[in-house]
Amino acid sequence: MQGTKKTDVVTIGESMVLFQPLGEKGIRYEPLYTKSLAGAESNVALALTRLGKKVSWISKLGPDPFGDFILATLAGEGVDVSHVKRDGEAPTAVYFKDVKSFGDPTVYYYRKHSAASRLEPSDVQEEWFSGSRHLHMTGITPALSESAALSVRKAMEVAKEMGLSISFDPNLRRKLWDEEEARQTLLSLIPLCDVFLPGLDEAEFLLGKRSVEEYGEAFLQMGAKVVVLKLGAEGSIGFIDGEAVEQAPYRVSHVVDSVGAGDAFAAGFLSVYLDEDSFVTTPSLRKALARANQLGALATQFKGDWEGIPSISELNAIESGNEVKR
Ligand code: KDG
Repeated sequence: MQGTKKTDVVTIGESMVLFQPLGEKGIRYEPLYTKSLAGAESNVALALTRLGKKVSWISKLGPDPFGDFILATLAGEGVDVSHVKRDGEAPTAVYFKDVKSFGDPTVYYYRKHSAASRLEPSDVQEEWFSGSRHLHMTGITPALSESAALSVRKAMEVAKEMGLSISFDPNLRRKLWDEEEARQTLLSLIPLCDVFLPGLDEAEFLLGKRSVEEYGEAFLQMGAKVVVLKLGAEGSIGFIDGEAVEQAPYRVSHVVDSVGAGDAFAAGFLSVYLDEDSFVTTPSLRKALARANQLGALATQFKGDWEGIPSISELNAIESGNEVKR
């Protein structure tokens, strides 16, 4: 249901300046780079904004031109950045993405001690959430530092108390933290969320090898009201109160860049979730899964995390089989 709230979604996390080789030679040989921005939460914010939602992205950025660039780009795309803080003493993070002719791209992070990793529980303010309907968080932010992990928990607790619904994508980043710490922290945040969005590999990381149905059941028992398992080429499956809905994949012929697909999937799912009055029926869950599969697949069709995400009118045109008007 579209209400009178001033913001539909709040999301908190690190955005980084992303450098990618301009040509096909890879980082080792490429002299020229494109500059963009990426970060799971800002990717979701950008995609949801394209889909017509009002989104507030909250973070800390350094006092550098990288921070200026991230802020100006997100604001220019229509994302609310009014709660972003600049940290005078820590830099904005940077990362490089090497797209290969095989498998997923390799990423190289330069983000230790970044401004966003200095997020403190005392930064979390009730005013971030007042007038909003939903909080989206990922498992990347708690991996940045102990204080960031405590801030994530506090943000989820405060938002929950204030009546917002909460989605959580574990977004496991093995390069960022110790495996056991990651497992325990991610598991401990599930009871705070309404919508849990793991990939199959993440479900296995968290619970060990089980069937898809057992994963759905286990995460529902931990407290999530909706569990959405991303099954890659097999599509996705959603679980609500003892019911499972499978949704076939949205087919694309070849993948250009898979990074950002999970964020587009989350945005696609949430865009329907936020439109539904009550999210307990099979048709609405199916619709959300179909939109999520479609957005996730379309996000693999361009280089970069979010730039090629369709707007809501482009999406409607695709869905109705009409040509997208230019
Ligand atoms: O989901 C895409 C993100 O992984 C990418 O944008 C960078 O946020 C990022 C991260 O921490 O890996």
